Amino acid sequence: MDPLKATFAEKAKALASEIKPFFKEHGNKVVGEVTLGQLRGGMRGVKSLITETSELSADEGIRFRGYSIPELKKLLPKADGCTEPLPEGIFYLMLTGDIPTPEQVHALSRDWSKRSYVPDHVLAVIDALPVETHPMTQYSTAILALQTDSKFAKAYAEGISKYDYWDPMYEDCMNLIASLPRIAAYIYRRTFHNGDHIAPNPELDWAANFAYMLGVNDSDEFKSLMRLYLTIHADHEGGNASAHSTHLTGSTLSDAYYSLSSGMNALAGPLHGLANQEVIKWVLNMCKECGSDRPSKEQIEQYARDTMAAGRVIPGYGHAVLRIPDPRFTAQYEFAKQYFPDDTLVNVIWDMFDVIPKVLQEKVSVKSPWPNVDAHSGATLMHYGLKEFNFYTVLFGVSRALGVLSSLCWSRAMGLPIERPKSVSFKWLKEFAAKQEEVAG
Ligand code: HAX
Repeated sequence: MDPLKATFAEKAKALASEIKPFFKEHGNKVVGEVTLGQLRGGMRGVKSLITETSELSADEGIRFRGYSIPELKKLLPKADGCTEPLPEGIFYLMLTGDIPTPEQVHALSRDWSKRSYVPDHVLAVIDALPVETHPMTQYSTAILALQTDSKFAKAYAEGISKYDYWDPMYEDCMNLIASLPRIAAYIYRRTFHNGDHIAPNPELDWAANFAYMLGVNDSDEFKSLMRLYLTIHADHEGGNASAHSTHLTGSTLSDAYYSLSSGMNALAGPLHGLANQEVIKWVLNMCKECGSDRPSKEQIEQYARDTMAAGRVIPGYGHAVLRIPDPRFTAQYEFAKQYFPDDTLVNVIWDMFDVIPKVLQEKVSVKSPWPNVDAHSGATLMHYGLKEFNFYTVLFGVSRALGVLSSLCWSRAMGLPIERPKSVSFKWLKEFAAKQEEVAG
């Protein structure tokens, strides 16, 4: 067994042995109450999932196994000469809870490189779609097409014991993660570069190889950006729509391919991952309307107001949980400040940060007026020549796979059951509310 799998197996076994007796003893303890508002609001804030990989605090942002992004930028291993962490490191951390050594990260890079083969039929399925198909549709379809390789589905069909589910699930997750950069780059090149594909370079790390296969910029700086990008988008605890969809589908014992494809379909919504393409669309439309590639702050403010008045959201702003500027926004801001502080588009993004929160705060119901991860990513990618913004959510999806698939390994290791919340009708709610009022007098 490879050392990472052995480490995971050991930790998973220890937790699995604790979990049943724990719930036997404490299963009836009450965690919290649910208000009618939370029920309508998509279970907002209701503690109802178990996720090991990361935890989100409204006032502090994401922590991966307890570590903040600035801490991880210091602690996780880096490629030679690069200031940004390798995404292999965050995967290792999420899967095991341990900060990996450079050797452990290097071994994972090699392992993923070996597992990265994409069967011809998957490429043929992508090619069968009209070239104008949205890249996220192509991506989700390709992941599903790869399901033919599922070791979990095969093992289940052969009668595997539930105590061993984690093993083929681990294999599927590793194989799937390994193949995603090739699939995503294939989609990018077919859609935007006439199918002029670039073969993988097995000597490169996961993110650098992805950057290389995209073929838009061969600088070390772009590789650094991809390492940062693929690290910070990896996870946002279990309740966000892509993580939750992946988990929900996996809870039926659908394999990793079905589950990730589900998660990616949720990520493709404009209130979630698609917001990264919407931000750039919004900014470019604003520039066009203002007749300038650097609109004034007054013009930005007016454009934001017009957007709100038209009953639309300002993409890249607001969050269901966070109540501060997203630390993932800040990490990208710092990268841009270091490498290209004079980039015009990036400066528009920074000017937006100065005026949009004020506009949003005028609407009382807005709970967070601050930029989220998607506010910055497009402008950073544009700087390096990755201008086709319809592709941006696929990049997010490659990264998000690290978090949701390490969580899926944990879900199977913990033996979590099929998810099944209770739904009620509006009639039930009205009767419930009336009864409560009666009791209250
Ligand atoms: N622009 C305009 N209105 C906004 C807004 C924004 N950026 N953010 C919130 N609002 C509005 C909501 O639409 C809602 O309006 P109503 O009262 O009229 O229904 C009100 O403010 C309250 O919303 P909320 O409770 O503050 O926010 P939610 O938890 O309901 O929604 C969203 C969180 C992220 C979906 C929301 O802020 C939004 O639509 N933002 C723009 C889209 C976006 O950037 N999404 C990406 C989020 C991060 C992410 O998942 N990345 O993948």
